[in-house]
Amino acid sequence: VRVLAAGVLAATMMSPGSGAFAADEGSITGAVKIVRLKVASAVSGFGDVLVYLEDAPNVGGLPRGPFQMEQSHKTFTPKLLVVPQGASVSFPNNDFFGHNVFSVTPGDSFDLGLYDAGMSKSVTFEKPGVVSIYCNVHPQMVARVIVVSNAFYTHPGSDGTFAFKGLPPGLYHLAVWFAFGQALRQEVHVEGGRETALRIDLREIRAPDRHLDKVGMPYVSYSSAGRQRRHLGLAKK
Ligand SMILES: [Cu+2]
Repeated sequence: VRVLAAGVLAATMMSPGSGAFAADEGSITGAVKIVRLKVASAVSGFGDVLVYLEDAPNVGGLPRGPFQMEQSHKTFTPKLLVVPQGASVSFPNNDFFGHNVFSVTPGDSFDLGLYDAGMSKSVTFEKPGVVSIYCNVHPQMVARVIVVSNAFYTHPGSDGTFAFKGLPPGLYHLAVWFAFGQALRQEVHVEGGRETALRIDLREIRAPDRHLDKVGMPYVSYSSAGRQRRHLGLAKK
């Protein structure tokens, strides 16, 4: 919806006085279908999907900071944060014990180290794309920062459809992020005065958030006694 508005705004700016799109602009529409697991599906809806154009023009409309991803109750909040390229995101720890936020996503990797309740550290995201955010203490803590270079991104509506309007003709790369399955990326040709319609099928997979720790090793089970004492800060006592 946000993207639709940005597209309409762009088209309006380029053809003042006209409610319609300029004849030399085109659009992309799509219908997303989610194929859920038959047992124990974790999908809550199309909020678990983000569709975006990697290389559309930046005509404004990008979100403004401050941006924040909080750690509380061993969870990141929000679990999905969309930020413009070059944005800084703070990671406050609002739990009663330490977390070690990190990412190994190429181009946007970082390691904030272990820090305690009430502290916050910031990260600047330079490379567009999906950045996986983890905690080196708690494997169940998973979030994503999606770094965008333009405002052509959206969650599909409740019926699974989306639209990007007011696009200059050309070749674009449409990316689809899905919290419970593989990301997709495809080329889309946009022609002036025409609508390019897409169908996108997403398949839910089991254990999509399995990952390694910050040095590439499997996590020691969270419930193991030593690890638990360490993260609660009891080991020092
Ligand atoms: Cu943690």
